[in-house]
Amino acid sequence: QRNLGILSSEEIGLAMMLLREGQKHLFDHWPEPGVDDRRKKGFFDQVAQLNANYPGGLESYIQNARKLLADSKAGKNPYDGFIPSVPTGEFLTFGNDNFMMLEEAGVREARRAAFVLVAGGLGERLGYKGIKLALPSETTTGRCFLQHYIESIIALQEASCSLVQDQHEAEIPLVIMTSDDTHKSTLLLLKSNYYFGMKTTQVKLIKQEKVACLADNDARLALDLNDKYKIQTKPHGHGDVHALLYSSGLLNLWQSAGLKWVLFFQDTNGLLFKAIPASLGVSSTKGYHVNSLAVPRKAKEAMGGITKLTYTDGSEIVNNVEYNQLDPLLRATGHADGDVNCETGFSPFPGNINQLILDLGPYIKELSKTRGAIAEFVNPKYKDSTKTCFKSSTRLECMMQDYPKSLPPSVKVAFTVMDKWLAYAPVKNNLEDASKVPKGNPYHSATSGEMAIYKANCLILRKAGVHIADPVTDIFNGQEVELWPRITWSPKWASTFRDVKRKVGECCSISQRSTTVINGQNIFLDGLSLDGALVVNANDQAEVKVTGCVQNKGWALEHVDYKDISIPEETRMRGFKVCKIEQVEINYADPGKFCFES
Ligand code: UGB
Repeated sequence: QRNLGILSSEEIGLAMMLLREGQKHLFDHWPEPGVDDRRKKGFFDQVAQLNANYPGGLESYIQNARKLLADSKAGKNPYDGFIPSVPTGEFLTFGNDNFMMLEEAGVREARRAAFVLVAGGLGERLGYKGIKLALPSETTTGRCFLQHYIESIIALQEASCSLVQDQHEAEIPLVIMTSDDTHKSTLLLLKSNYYFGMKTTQVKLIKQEKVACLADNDARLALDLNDKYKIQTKPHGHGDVHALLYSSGLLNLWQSAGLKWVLFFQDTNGLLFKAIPASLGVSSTKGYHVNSLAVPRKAKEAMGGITKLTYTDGSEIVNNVEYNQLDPLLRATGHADGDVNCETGFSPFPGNINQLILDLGPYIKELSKTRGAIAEFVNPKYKDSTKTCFKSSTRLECMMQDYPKSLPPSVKVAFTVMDKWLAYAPVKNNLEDASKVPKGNPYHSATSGEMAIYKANCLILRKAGVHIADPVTDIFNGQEVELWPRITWSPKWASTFRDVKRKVGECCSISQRSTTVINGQNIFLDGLSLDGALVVNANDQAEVKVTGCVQNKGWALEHVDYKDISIPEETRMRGFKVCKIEQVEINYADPGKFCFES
């Protein structure tokens, strides 16, 4: 009471709310009025910010926390009363007629889509000191994840407009959710690369804020150990993206501009855009309001499983169940072996890759009820089995894929499963953890993420009729991987399988030790036999046919020692570097029709 004299009426309101919510300890140490007044003001600035950033304010946060902490202490399973079963969904086969039809439908819709990239995570498991978006997705061209994503969106935009013969250029919006850990570096990466060719007005950054930490089971807020006028904060999780999109007003703007789809994706999946057109095609042809992309999942693999959950009252939802909860849930509901592979060699529950496609209309309708608040969870590390004290403060967290949890049954929630080689190869694990992954399970490392891009490009070209040599196996950073020819193409070369088929002709072959860099829109491979390295650069107005026999010493992958700190971290983390020994490089900077015959 004595201290309130220095406060504004809003601050007094916040103070009273904190006292009502059992937070008296925050003020216990406050000295007489006149002492530390500025720091007291600073405390209320932070409280006001924490209050504004949470749907329902800090009061709701504390109340939600108290309830979730009580459930956690009581050992209550969040899935109590739910029976899990394998849901039905769309299973696509790359390259067949249905796949190509869906890709075309997806490209048609792309000009009515907005993309949302969640990139606020620090990547603690990866242990990389920079932002993950700046990492090369592959080192043959050095194209970083953000460049790859942006160029893929621009390519889709152009393909979509040309397919529907839309005269006025659509501009697909890209929103990037950052956090204090990633915001400045993301902006710098964009600015120093001229937004990788995207209009600056197309890209919006929205920053997620951290939430207050909780010191005990009564949800008393934790004070910073070094500053008694500051509340400790930690990240709230990628689920924040929904509340931020809602409060940004962007959703209504998009709807007024005639957009229909919102596509969410993660920071380090170099394959994702190979799967986007067909999965957007599934959403549009089936009229799905929520479509999660999934891949076959190995039992116990560190990715959530898409699960049908039937409640005791008969109601059903299809939602992701995180990998650490799927096994106990199955065991508790009559599956004595828990999360195990079935006869296919995979878990019957498709693996969630956190790529969601939402129909904008129902999404706005739902968010206007929830303001984007997503089901939360708490994961305190207790000191002992009495569960009375925490080892360190905890906080509420939320995940973007839990959006369907609150939806009414009228909303059509489904999923689309694609081959893993085509759709999913994230870079999440550091090399030590990756090298300990049980044989047969994916490494999800920088090494495997890059190898997966080469493999996917090779398999796509094979399907298009190119003779691609078999891979060899090699071991980098303790991980055994398949080493395919290093084939890369810029996203504008092909957005769909039909594009690839159109651009490769008869009798092309590429040997295992080869490298190909295709950098241009209208480059056609026809009767090409490659054994070495070939780089083709062409501007958009040049039409180039590449044919004949190209043979040279090529580009080799040289092993590097991950402990050698004279080598850049981006190289060490994958265990190899590209040594450019000899290549044929052809450049077409002028418009026209050209034929390169070796
Ligand atoms: N992210 C944020 O933007 N903000 C945050 O506060 C946290 C993360 P992780 P996670 O695909 O294999 C997810 O850490 O959460 C961004 C699914 O939950 O890489 O452990 C971050 O920048 C899981 O079901 O993944 O696991 C990154 O882009 C499974 O599908 C993204 O959120 C798993 O991904 C994911 O963050 C997977």
